[in-house]
This record gives sequence, structure tokens and C-alpha cells, in this order.
Amino acid sequence: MEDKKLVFSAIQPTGTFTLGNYIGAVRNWSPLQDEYNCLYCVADMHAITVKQDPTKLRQNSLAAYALLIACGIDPKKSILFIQSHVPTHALLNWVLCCNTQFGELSRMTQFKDKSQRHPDDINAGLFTYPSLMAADILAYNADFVPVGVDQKQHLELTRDIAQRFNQRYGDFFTLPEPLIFEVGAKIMSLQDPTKKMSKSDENPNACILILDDKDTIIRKFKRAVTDSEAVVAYREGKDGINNLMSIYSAVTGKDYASIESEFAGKGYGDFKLAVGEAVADNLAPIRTEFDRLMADKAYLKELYTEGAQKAFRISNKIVSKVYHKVGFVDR
Ligand code: ATP
Ligand code: LTN
Repeated sequence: MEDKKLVFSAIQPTGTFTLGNYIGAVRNWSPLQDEYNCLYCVADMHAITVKQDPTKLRQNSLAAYALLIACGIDPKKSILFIQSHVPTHALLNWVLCCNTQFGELSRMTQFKDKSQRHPDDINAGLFTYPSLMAADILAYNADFVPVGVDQKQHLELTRDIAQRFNQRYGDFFTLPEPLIFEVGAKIMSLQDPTKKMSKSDENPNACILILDDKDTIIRKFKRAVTDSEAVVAYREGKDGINNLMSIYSAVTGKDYASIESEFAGKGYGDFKLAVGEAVADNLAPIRTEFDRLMADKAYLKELYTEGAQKAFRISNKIVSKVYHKVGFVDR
């Protein structure tokens, strides 16, 4: 690998990516590929912290892999792989679990949210999710982690775990920094704009999936919850309109002031249609590329096999050193 800073990020194959995943995270990953050594991964091990149908998970993981390429990740420039193919993440996870406090994990808002949503399955994996995420990042000594704003707390915990390890065993891990892109760092649900747009939302109208066709996208935007004021303006208390404005801004590059003047005197119907069309145009090429990739499974297999080998080579060196540092007998 060239001597550049290292970027790591991952996404769970819990379903087709939403517009939130795309704007908040994935679309920011491809522009980083020239400046940094990048590793991107499909976090299938994280996905099973909530119940998954095995057949669907396998399909979703492959689809997520293809989608990342369709979103601009070039497997020749970046190392693109599937988490469960690289055993070092689980090996490091154990050591990091032993350096993570119960109290720290109890404070994670994602854990609190997800255990509320799945009260019948508050499993140990869901609880220790952030240690595995720390392992993903620290197994490569990554410098930067591009994520949406909801992952900031997990990144802070990763730094705390790394720091604790460094204090106990001597300086070793790089403290990774989150890369959070301001525009669209948190896209909200179209049906409840106080909640983040999430792949696992039960209401299909709440989120735009990046493989939705144009008609579906426009229909979902038409049904988006707004307010009764009928003024397109970014202001406190206008959560629904603020969300649509940040989506429109993210896909067109226009700032809020110019969006306000573009829609001055027009109703929400016109605005919603414009947002829907802009989003659909933005996503259309991804669908085409995704279909092309999914038609050639052998090629995808070649890519993810090679990706996993490269990722293993790098992380195995780091994890072997960690195993030595904690006092395990060298193999
Ligand atoms: P799930 O609903 O299964 O928990 P998710 O939709 O929250 O999944 P993840 O796989 O956990 O998606 O997240 C992948 C990336 O997308 C992360 O960097 C996360 O911060 C980002 N992300 C997720 N939802 C949003 C959103 N609504 N707005 C901006 N970024 C988001
Ligand atoms: N928890 C992340 C997905 C994830 C991740 C990572 C992100 C798993 N491992 C490592 C960045 C770095 C999420 O987005 N929910």
C-alpha cells in the first residue's frame, strides 16, 4: 500500500440502502479513494445483532457489495470486502471486549434504541456491537472513519477503547477520527421527521431506497409529512420541510437561501415534486450499474475474495501484534 492515511468504513447489509445511508455516508466514500488508502466493508457480522433470515442476509450482503461498487467504490482503488470473510475482526473483538466497560456500552443510544425495538432479543452481540465496530477500525489502525452523525458516539467509544489499550499495553493504536460531512449527515424519516431515516423502518413510505424507481420515489415524497404553513423555508419547528430542503440541497448542491427563493410563492406540491425528481435523477445511474453487476456473480465473487485476502494480510499483522502485547503465547 502507498504511504497515505487510511480510511475505513462499513455498512450493514440489513436491507437495500436508504437515501440516508447514501447521502450521509456511502456517497462520500468514493471521493476519498484518491487521497487515502481506503477499506470499505459489508458488516454482515453486525447485521446478525438483530434477527436475520439467513437466505435474505446472504442475498443482502451480496447486493450491498454490488451497491457499494455502483455507488462509486472502485475495488481496484479501495479494498472492498465482506466482514465475515476476514477472521481478524472477531479475533480482535475479543481483546477489545475485555477493554470495554459495561457502563460504556450501556450508554450507547443505538443499543438503547435497538433494545427497545426488539425487546424479545436483547442479545450480548447487540450490547457489544461497538467493540466489534472498534475492532473493524483498529484492526487496520485507520486514521479516518466517514460515517453519518448517528455513529459519532460509537467512534468516541472506539477512541476511548484504543486509548485504554494504549495506556495498559503501551502506545499502539491510532486514535481514529470520524469524518462527518455536514450536508445530509442525518436524513430524517419522511413519515416522522424527528426520527432518522432507517433501513429497518417498518413503514415503507418512511424511507427512499436507493433502488426505488422514479415513480415510487416521487410518490413517497408526495406523501412526506410537512406542516400547514406552505412556506419553503429552513426554520426551527419545520422538521419535515427542513429535511426535504437538506435532501434537495444534498442532491443539487444548492444552498438553503437559493432553495427558498426558487420556491418562493410556490406550494409544497411543487417543492415535493422537484425534490422527488432531483433524487430520482441522482439515483438512476446507481440502479443501472447495480443491475449490471448483479448479473455477473462470478465477477463479484472474484472481487470479494481478493478484497478479503488483502484485508486479512493487513489486519493479521496488526492483530498478531495485539495478541503478543496482551501476553498470548506466540504461535
Ligand atoms: P439499521 O436501520 O439496520 O440500523 P441504518 O440504516 O442505520 O441501519 P447502517 O448500516 O447502520 O444503516 O449505517 C450505514 C451508514 O449510514 C453509517 O455511516 C450511518 O451513520 C449512515 N446513516 C444511516 N442512516 C442515516 C441517515 N438517516 N442519515 C445520514 N446517515 C445515515
Ligand atoms: N455501526 C455502523 C456500521 C459499521 C461501521 C463499522 C462504520 C460497522 N463497523 C466500522 C464505520 C466503521 C453503522 O453504520 N451502523
